Amino acid sequence: MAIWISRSRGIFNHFLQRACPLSLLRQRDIRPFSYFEAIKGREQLEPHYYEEDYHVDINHDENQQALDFPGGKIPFTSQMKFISEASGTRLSCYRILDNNGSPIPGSVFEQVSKDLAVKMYSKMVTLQIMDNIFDEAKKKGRLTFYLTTVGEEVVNIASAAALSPDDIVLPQYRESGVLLWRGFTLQDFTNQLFGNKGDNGKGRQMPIHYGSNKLNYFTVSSPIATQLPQAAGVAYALKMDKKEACAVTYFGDGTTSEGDFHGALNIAAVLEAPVIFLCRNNGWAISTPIAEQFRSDGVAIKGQAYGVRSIRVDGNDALAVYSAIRAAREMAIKEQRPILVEAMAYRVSDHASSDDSTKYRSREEIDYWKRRCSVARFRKWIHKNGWWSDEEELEFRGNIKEQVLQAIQAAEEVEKPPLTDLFTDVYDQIPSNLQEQERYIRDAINRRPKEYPSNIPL
Ligand SMILES: Cc1ncc(C[n+]2csc(CCOP(=O)(O)OP(=O)(O)O)c2C)c(N)n1
Ligand SMILES: [Mg+2]
Repeated sequence: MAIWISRSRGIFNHFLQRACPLSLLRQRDIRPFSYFEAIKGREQLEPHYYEEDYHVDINHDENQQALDFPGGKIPFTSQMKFISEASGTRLSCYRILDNNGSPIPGSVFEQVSKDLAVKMYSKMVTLQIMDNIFDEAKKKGRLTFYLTTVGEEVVNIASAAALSPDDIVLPQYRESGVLLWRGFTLQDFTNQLFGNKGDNGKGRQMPIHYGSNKLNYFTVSSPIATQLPQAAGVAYALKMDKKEACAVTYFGDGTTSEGDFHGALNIAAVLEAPVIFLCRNNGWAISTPIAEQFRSDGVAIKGQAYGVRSIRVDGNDALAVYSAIRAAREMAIKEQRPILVEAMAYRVSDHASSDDSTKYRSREEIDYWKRRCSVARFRKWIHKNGWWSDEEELEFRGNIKEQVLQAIQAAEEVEKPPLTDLFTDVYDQIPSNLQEQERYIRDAINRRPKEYPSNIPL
């Protein structure tokens, strides 16, 4: 963060000198007050003081009267019109595959080869099986916590497939499929869930807080939205290093209520940082529905207010997600700009293993979306192409199930990281307060050795 702040300061100084509107004010004469006055001849006020399209083309303004303000000319109008709080129609959703897995005639999308399609589908199925078995392991008390991606498998896998391994991912927590796509093995996932010695985080995080330096995947962080300004910073670093890569950050609809979302979009736009903001709009933030989260037409439209190009995509359509992210990546890197993508994909699962969503939404609503399983839609498409058969499906599912069960068994047998690891890796020299805490915990263990888990080496 310190690096980010010092870099940001440098950038702002650069802007002050080169492009900031305030510096323009310094360079030119400040206009007399009358310059800011509206043109005369105010017409009778209309009953509606807002309009949906409030933009006026200065070139067509007969009087050529405009407010020559830092940042560009603004046309005057004698109409008192407020910007409407909503446009007449809702922002449409980019879609390629219909519910039967057939491409909609005339649709524009990236071609996906047989190999890629089969790989995408097999990762979606692997994700489903992982989620199913790990969730069950939690219910049986073998894990302390778990969180599934049910309903959002397609957003996970299709977006990951559209990226390059050099792109840096800053996830929320419902994106384990992105890590799976990048090569995190079933054993890697299981080691993290069991917090054993094989876990990259040395057992110091809650289950599902995966991370991998090697795979350019930042570690999941519990406080939501922190990944968004960090992604803007990462993207700016990529820009300064002239890398052919972008940052990609995932987040939910609920996370857009955090200030960090707004700050991140704004700074990324101003710095022209190559970052894809991928919002999974799944309709819920734990028990809060989107109607109680925002009054805007979702998330994508917010991009324009910050000067960020944006699109809404059917998150249950693998081809649409893949195509949109491919295009977003290309624009982010070639044009050096942030892109906001809102993928609509209902959260079919409970929020996490600690949640029972039937307490706040109807069983009918959940079943409605279960029937629209996005993985099944993609399967229909690859079936129609003759790229995947029922026999392959059966065999593949059986194999993966076996591998996940084996990974769990192996992870349970690996010992836990030693107690000392609790205090390392943050500071070069362990500070005195942490040394004191270590003495305190060791003293407590000496006094009550039986209450300390026997599988954690001292
Ligand atoms: C700063 C912060 N506030 C609150 C929470 C508690 N919390 C955890 S997940 C969550 C809901 C997030 O919803 P959304 O962003 O839509 O993601 P989804 O779970 O739907 O994928 C909340 C409020 C938190 N982890 N961090
Ligand atoms: Mg949500």
